[in-house]
Amino acid sequence: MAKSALQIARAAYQPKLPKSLTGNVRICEGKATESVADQEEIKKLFPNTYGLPVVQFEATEDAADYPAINVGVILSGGQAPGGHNVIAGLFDGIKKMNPESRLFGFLLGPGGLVDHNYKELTADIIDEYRNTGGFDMIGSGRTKLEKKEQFDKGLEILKALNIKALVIIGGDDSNTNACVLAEYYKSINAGVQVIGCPKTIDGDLKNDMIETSFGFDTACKVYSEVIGNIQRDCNSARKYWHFIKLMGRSASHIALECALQVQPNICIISEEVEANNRSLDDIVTYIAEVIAKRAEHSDNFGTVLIPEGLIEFIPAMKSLIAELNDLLATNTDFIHIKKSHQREFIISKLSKDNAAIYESLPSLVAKQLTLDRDPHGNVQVSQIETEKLLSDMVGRKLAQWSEEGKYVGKFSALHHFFGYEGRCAAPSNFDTNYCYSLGYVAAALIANGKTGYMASVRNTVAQPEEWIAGGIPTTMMMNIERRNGEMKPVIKKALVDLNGNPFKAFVANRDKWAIGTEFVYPGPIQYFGPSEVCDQPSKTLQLEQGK
Ligand code: FBP
Repeated sequence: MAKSALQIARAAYQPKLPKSLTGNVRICEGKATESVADQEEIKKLFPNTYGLPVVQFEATEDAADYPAINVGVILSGGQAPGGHNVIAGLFDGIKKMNPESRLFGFLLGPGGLVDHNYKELTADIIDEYRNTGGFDMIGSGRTKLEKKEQFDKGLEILKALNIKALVIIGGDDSNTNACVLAEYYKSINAGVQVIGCPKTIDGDLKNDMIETSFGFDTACKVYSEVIGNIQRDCNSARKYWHFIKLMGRSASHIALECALQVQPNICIISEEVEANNRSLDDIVTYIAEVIAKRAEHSDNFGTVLIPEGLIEFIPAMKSLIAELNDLLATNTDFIHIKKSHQREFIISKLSKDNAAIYESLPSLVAKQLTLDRDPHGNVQVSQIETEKLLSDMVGRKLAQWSEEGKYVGKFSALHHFFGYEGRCAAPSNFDTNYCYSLGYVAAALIANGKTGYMASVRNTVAQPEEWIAGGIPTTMMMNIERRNGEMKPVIKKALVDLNGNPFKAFVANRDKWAIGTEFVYPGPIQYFGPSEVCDQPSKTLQLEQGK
């Protein structure tokens, strides 16, 4: 594989570990735990893995003997920077405990386990991918691992390869399923432990025990670099408004973190829109007002950050999308209707209120709302061009205000969507160290016989040496939620906390950033150089941890 100079230099980097993991390690067990809500129901569903203690690893003088073990690993869902380092940490961890241990990667996501598609990950393969972005070492996929038949099929290959522990690297849903799998294998005495690792650029897998999901730090730094460049460009030419949509399937953590890094003129936070019951017109009016105000000083330029999931947080749009989901699910022949008649068909079937909203949308966006659903029947928000929808509606409002003499200015909009650009970036120092540590922790949990746990590394705003390594019982993070019409035990998704420090810091500044031009240009991620340039964790993490 041809390599860039940076890749070559980066391959030689030795990730930092918490000091508790660098020598001999002992496990300390805390008290029994409870789930965050719905304790009785969750206890019933997870009789073997409920109530386990939080565990922490500490350094010890005493060396222990660990038997050799075969371990499997799966990457699940969307790519996130640092995944290869979780695998490298896991590999080094199990080899340190016993050099005869072996690691097998299941290919292209959880489907690899079910379809018996795997490869052994030997030292030469691991070395090729140390400190790199991407998930291409074994690939990823979105197959849901949730049915007994899949679990049984998976067990066949685990048994054939003598695999005694499986590490699933994924988001909230994949980790929920990992726990269901752990429970099932325990209940049938399969002799296979299951450990999860918190991954997602969206940053919505976090709680009191899991400070951040890996990949969020790097992805936000990549987007912030590019937004900063755009801001410098628009501050130079002074003629464009940039509407920038940022990934994040539902939560707005990425948009918020980028806003804290770049100080844009406008950033919409979906959770706030929902909490204040804002309509699409309210959002459009807010943006148009800022544009009109800036135009008074001839500042006909600026940036607007839009979270990818926004549309589903606008209460009226949510109701329209829900009705469209049902309508498309029951009218499976919709795709065969002549394209020119599809719009009319939809309008004729929708309820009066939703039909009115649908009719008011620009035709491109209305069409996007009826595109193919994901495997769960949900609209694929990353394909809806919310940035165009908003700029189009803002343009129309400004034209109207101009006619009424309320606005004098020039409005010219450009559109961007940043998501895929950041998901496979070379991990920042933070993610490089964090991911390697998570993998190492997974190995320590396995060596200590744990199952139904998520690897955890805390105190992450300190230097890596001071990080706290341990394991959190996955049932502790669960509650019961309605998913696709059914009540299910799931890890509670972390949306932006409107009472949290990151959001408060944004609110305290946003009016100033709207009218003034207070852009910050963060520049590219730096891997070598002064620590304050290379090692800063995300602003979200720093503010959440009171820094
Ligand atoms: P995960 O939750 O699996 O980490 O993926 C999140 C995400 O990156 C979202 O931000 C985005 O909406 C989605 O994946 C895009 O999915 P796909 O990769 O299937 O296009």
